[in-house]
Amino acid sequence: VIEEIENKTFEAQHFHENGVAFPHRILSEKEVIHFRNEFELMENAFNHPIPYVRGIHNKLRWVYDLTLHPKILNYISPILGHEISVLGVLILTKYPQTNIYVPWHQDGVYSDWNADHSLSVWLALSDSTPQNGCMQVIPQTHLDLKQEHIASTDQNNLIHKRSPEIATKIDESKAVNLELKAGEASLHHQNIIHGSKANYSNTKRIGFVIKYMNTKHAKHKEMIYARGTKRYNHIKAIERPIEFHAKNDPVAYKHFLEQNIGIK
Ligand SMILES: O=C(O)CCC(=O)C(=O)O
Repeated sequence: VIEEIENKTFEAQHFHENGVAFPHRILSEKEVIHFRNEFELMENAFNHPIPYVRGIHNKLRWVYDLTLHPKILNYISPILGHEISVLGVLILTKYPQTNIYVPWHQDGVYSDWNADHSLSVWLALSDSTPQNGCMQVIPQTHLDLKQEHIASTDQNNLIHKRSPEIATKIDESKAVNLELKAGEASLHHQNIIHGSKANYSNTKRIGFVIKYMNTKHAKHKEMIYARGTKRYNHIKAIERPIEFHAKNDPVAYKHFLEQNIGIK
């Protein structure tokens, strides 16, 4: 037990110094198949690529459940503490032979720059490699604070066609590829400079990205209380969504998804 605690403290220190930690095994092979199958049911429903999916942690039971995976919570609690909430999930998929990429940016541009109390978990539902556009980070840049961002003008931007990108040129010689096997995860600090290249391979890259924060610092309207006892009257607890039972019926499932979630 002491060795385990020491390892966790070491990992937390490593994260604070570098702004990134990886790889960490989260899902078994069986779980990867289960969650990939859930995503494939969504793809089947739309019958076209769904590279950017958001607004799903409060609508889809499998997504809600995955955010509460004990292995993820055990991995992040030495860093965030024992009061943990889920703010949101994105599923970012790069289809084979496409030139969709993510420009260099810091997630802090969307929220509170000085926050050391939130982080993202990037969980691979497929192998994620330099060839299929794995995430890249510039280690330790979370310590440099805010970079100037401009609105991207590139249609091939995976996040949004005008999503923020860093205004100056990034020295890519310092970039590290966050290569992951399916079922492994990386953690990144919200102020670290990161992005990813296009997928010129023949394999699909699927990233399930969860944003967590320490509940005590939350300023949100609603969230999933994942761990701990702290509760706020003004923050609505997101409850476990009801299972949608007609997922194998693409027409019904598409209708449900269009009514409930954000797809690009
Ligand atoms: O999936 C990617 O390639 C980039 C993800 C990203 O920007 C993020 O998780 O903040």
